[in-house]
Amino acid sequence: KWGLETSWLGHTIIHKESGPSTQFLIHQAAQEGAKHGAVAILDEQTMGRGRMNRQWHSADKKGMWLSMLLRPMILPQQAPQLTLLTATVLADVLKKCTQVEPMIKWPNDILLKKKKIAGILTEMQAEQDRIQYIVIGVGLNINHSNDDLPESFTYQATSLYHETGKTWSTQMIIQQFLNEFEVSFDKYVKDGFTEVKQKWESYGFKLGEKIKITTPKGDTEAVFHGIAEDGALLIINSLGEKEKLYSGEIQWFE
Ligand code: BT5
Repeated sequence: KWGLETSWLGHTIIHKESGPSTQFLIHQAAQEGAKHGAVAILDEQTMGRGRMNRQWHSADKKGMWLSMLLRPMILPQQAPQLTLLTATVLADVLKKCTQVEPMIKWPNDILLKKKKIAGILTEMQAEQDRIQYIVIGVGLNINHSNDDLPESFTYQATSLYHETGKTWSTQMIIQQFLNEFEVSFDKYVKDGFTEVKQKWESYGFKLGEKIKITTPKGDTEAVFHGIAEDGALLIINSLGEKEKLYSGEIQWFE
């Protein structure tokens, strides 16, 4: 049905019309022993979520709402690299299939014309220094009209339909995404993060520019220098020193 050309990703696909969240489905499958590469897809999520228990608007059948189970041989501190890898794969697929010009806002948002079209949620189960499994969730707004997307978000949302004036097949995008993801993931495992980092930076929103970063410790202003080898955000702070940040939100100046 999904037309995959993969060898391990999507060997098991849990697909339902409606359910709380694909993250939940994959966590459950993982705990029941599901293998590396299991995928959950919901046409509609009643409890879609973002980072830090934020809501993800997905109670409609107009988007791609999916999660992947990975059991990678990497260290827990490398997990952020997978979020960045996922973002580059999605940006590539959008560019190739729909001719839009995506940008990636660190760490996990895809933007079209400064509006959010997709978000990525990476969750890890680890014991000491060993990853048990990782769940990567991807939400992409596809056939939403403007009225379908609330204005109450932190910044404006958009969809493929809104940007291109066309409706798109969710199944086609899922197929392309999973095919591409497997290739890129295998390459990352074999060759490391350097190429992912370069690709990411080619899509990097506000790279080289002044940004404001909101962290649990407070707000700082800095220049967005790039991505570090471990996937951290590299900034140049107000003292002119390079600094790495592992979490936080980027704000920008017009
Ligand atoms: C994210 O969180 O952007 C991660 C979103 C991951 C969603 C996928 S869908 C499949 C899988 N199953 C799930 O339950 N989740 C994953 P974060 O960076 O915390 O951004 C959340 C914020 O984005 C919200 O607080 C809103 O401001 C905004 N937002 C919510 N829904 C949106 C939407 N559909 N489009 C654009 N922005 C949205």
